[in-house]
Amino acid sequence: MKTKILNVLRKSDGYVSGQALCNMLGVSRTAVWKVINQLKEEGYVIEAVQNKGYHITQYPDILTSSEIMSQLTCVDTGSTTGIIREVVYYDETDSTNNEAKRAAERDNAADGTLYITESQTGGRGRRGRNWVSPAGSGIWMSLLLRPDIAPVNASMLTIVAAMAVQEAIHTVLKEDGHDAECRIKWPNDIVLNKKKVCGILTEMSAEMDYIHYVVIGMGINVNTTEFDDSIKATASSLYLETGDHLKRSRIVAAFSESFAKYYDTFVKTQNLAGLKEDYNSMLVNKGGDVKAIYADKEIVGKAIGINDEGELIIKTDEGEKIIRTGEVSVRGLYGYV
Ligand code: BTX
Repeated sequence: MKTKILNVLRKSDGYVSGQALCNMLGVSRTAVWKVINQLKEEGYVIEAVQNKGYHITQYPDILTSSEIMSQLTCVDTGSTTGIIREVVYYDETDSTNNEAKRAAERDNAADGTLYITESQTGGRGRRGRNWVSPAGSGIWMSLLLRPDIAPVNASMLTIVAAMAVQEAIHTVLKEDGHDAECRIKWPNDIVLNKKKVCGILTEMSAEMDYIHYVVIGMGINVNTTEFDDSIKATASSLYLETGDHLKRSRIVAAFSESFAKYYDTFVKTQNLAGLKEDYNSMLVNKGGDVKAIYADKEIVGKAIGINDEGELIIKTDEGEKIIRTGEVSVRGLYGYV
């Protein structure tokens, strides 16, 4: 009921009367009043004017299920838009990827469930690296999917997620009047002014020919004000790059819509043929000089873009080389991008 009340108040221009809320939801005045008080306790500033009703004047920067889902629900039909069907929120957890995996295995949790937290005590990056995830500053979330695709194609979901995060950030920045352009650093870092503002970790449980579930974990630095010396040369936040404090839930809602759109295209062909043009237009070093660094060799050339499988094509003096994700890092010739 909280989500529904929030949804109606959020989407109305002016005041909504208590009676209208009671009628819409089929509940008593006291029930509505209780929810309004809960919302106030969560930080929503709600004006209550006699004979007019309720009106929200300020929204807190929180990531609760009702805050997110109320932005993704149609008032008239009650149906939700986007990939996220349900949100599970934690004040703190070790890692939302771990929460999603535990829920998938223990409770058979459903496709489209999003696990999100205010802070992670054991945030994970790729290949055992860590992900710094302090409270109040970022979006630490994991999307559980049960896609009907071949396991060998699942790694491309990371590319789909990168496109959706890039578009979501872009949409929210634009709504707030910023023309800062965030881009993708192949395969799936999101960068703003050449600094990493988001990383993605995709994990999967599968048999040879069947996927049990995929967990796409995303860490977005939104309002982080400082980074540790060890990462500050490459890491940044949307706040540090734009000077604007963005509401994190807006980015999550925009992500949900963008992901659904790109995912739809991807699952039809189970490759990136329909998305690569868009992806390549988001690529930070498209046409630029890059260096692919392996354990024992380096390949230097111009980044052309991805192919249908999401591999990076680099044009070198010896012709085109295909770079697969894995034990390789691709950087600009003189730094991270
Ligand atoms: P990655 O391996 O590309 O990046 C990890 C590296 O990035 C670290 O070794 C460090 O140098 C740097 N780093 C650490 N924290 C940050 C940060 N907050 N911002 C920028 N750079 C940083 C990327 O791995 C995958 C990250 C996924 C994080 C999400 S959060 C929700 C979900 N739960 C979870 O445990 N992981 C995912």
